[in-house]
Order: sequence, then structure tokens, then C-alpha cells
Amino acid sequence: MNTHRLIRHLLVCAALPLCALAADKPLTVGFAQTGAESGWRIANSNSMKNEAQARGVTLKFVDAEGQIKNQFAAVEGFIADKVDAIVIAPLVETGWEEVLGRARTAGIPVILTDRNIRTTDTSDALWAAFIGSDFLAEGHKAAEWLVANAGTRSKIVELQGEAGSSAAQGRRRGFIEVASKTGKFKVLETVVADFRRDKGKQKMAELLKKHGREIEVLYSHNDDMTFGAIEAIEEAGLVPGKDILIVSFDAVKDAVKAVADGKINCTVECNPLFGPPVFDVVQKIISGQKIRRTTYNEDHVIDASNAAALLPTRKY
Ligand code: GYE
Repeated sequence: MNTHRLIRHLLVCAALPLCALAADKPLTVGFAQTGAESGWRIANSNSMKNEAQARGVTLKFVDAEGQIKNQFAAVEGFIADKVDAIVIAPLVETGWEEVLGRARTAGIPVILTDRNIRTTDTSDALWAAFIGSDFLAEGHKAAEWLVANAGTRSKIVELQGEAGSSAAQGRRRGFIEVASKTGKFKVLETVVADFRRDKGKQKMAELLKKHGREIEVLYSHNDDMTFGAIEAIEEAGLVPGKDILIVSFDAVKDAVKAVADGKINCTVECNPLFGPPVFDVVQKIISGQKIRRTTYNEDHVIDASNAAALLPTRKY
């Protein structure tokens, strides 16, 4: 329970000894979202909004439009509004000490979701809980799939997500850790395309111009950039999934369908439906219950062997 809520609760309880937390005012939670850059992100925002509504939580939702200064400002605004808890999907890993320090001073618990941060203070003082994916493990899974399925192909181009985000860092590092052990693969070039479809197309077209038929594998940090790259590959007269092997992330419904159709060869799942676990943890923190500090999703690898079977039940 944060300080102002605790004080309010104690005052009310002093007047009414039998009062219970359940009878307290509905919660107000601020959510500083990265933006609306991808299908994954839209599914994530919807999950948070729907779950807040289902639980009667007032959600103050701010879309930072891909700008870290907007995200910091959103958190400042939540502190000024004295919300009960702050949830952040951090755009980038670094630079959070100051604003999170202010949330701590105000006694407002912070829950990180989706992406992680790196701070010099690693105690649980700056944030109470993290619920998201293990991006390093996702990178390992993608590389393991490639090692098992690349055949004679070895030359890779990489479309990287938002530079400085834990998602891009982990997917990049995890992939290289496993792929480099084989001594077989070569990354021809890595370019940043910010997890966006339009940039994925533009950057892939440039890579194709530069490296031509040398490109044997596309390693793309999310499905949206992959969809853009597929357009560029087709416009260059090549067949995605055949002329160029494609490894992607997220496994949104359209990507699972593209895997079933053979246009994407593998997409490593990253579940965006964080609403229920995030509000579970918020409510536990507010009512003073014990929580697990770090919770990772379980992510699966989708390829030709399981895509068609998964498709009918895919929610996002
Ligand atoms: O892969 C991408 C998005 O942080 C896991 O961000 C998330 C990534 C996701 O916009 O599509």
C-alpha cells in the first residue's frame, strides 16, 4: 500500500474499526505504454484496458508515442495525480533512476511490465515487480531453431527493434550467443527498424540493394518489421520463406498464418496478454501481500510443425 493510501486507510479505519480494505475506494493505476508501434503492442494495451475495466480499476493510460521523454513525463504526471500504483512498459533500459526515485519518495509502487530496465540501484526500492518475457532466452530459442533448420544457409541480415530496449538487446545477444558457437553463421549487417512495419520494409529494401542474393536468412526482432520486410523481398522478385529463410518474434495471429503459409519459417512467441497478471500483482501489493519480484512468460517456438494447429485459438 502506498503512503497516501495507507494514511487514508488508517484514518478511515480509526473512525470505523471494522472497515476492510475491500470496502476502500476503487484503485487508480497509471500505465505508461511505449506507443502503438506493433500488433503485439495493440494487443498488450487492449489486455491492460480490458482487465482494468473488468476489475473496476480506473486506468490512466498514456501512449508515449515511442518517445522516452513522453514516458518519463507520463510517470511524473501519475505521481502528481497520486495514483495508487504505476505500471510502466519501459521503452529503453536506462535513465530511470530519477523518475523512479520520485515515485519511491511519493510512496507509489512501480510495476514494470513487458521490458526490463537497468539501474545502478538494484534493490527492490525502485520497482516492486517485473512481469514480462525473458528476451535473452527468446534469442537463444530463435538461434537454436536456425541452427537446426538452416541447412547450408549461413549469411544473415538482422532487423533490430528499438535500440536500447531490453527486447532488442536480449534478442540480439541471445541469438549471437548460440549462433556464434557453431562458427558457421555470419551477420552481414544489423540495422535498427524500431519494431515498425514501414521501417522494416524500408530497411530490408536497402539491405537487398546492398547485399542482393548474398542474403540467405532474415533475423527480425518482431513480426511487424518482418511483414514490412516480406513486402520488400517480394518487390525484389524473391520468395520469402524460400529464397530467404525468415526468423521472427511475437507470433501474432497474422504471423502464425504466414508461418502456416510458408512465408515466415519460424516466429518465437512473446505473449502480450499481461493485463491479468499485472493487476493481480498490483492488488497484492496494495493489500500488503507477498509477491514474486520477477515473473517471466513461457514462450514457445512456432514453425511449420505447429502453426496451423495453433491458428484457430490465437487471440491476438
Ligand atoms: O516484440 C514488439 C513490440 O517489447 C516484447 O515490443 C515487446 C516488443 C514486441 O513493439 O512487437
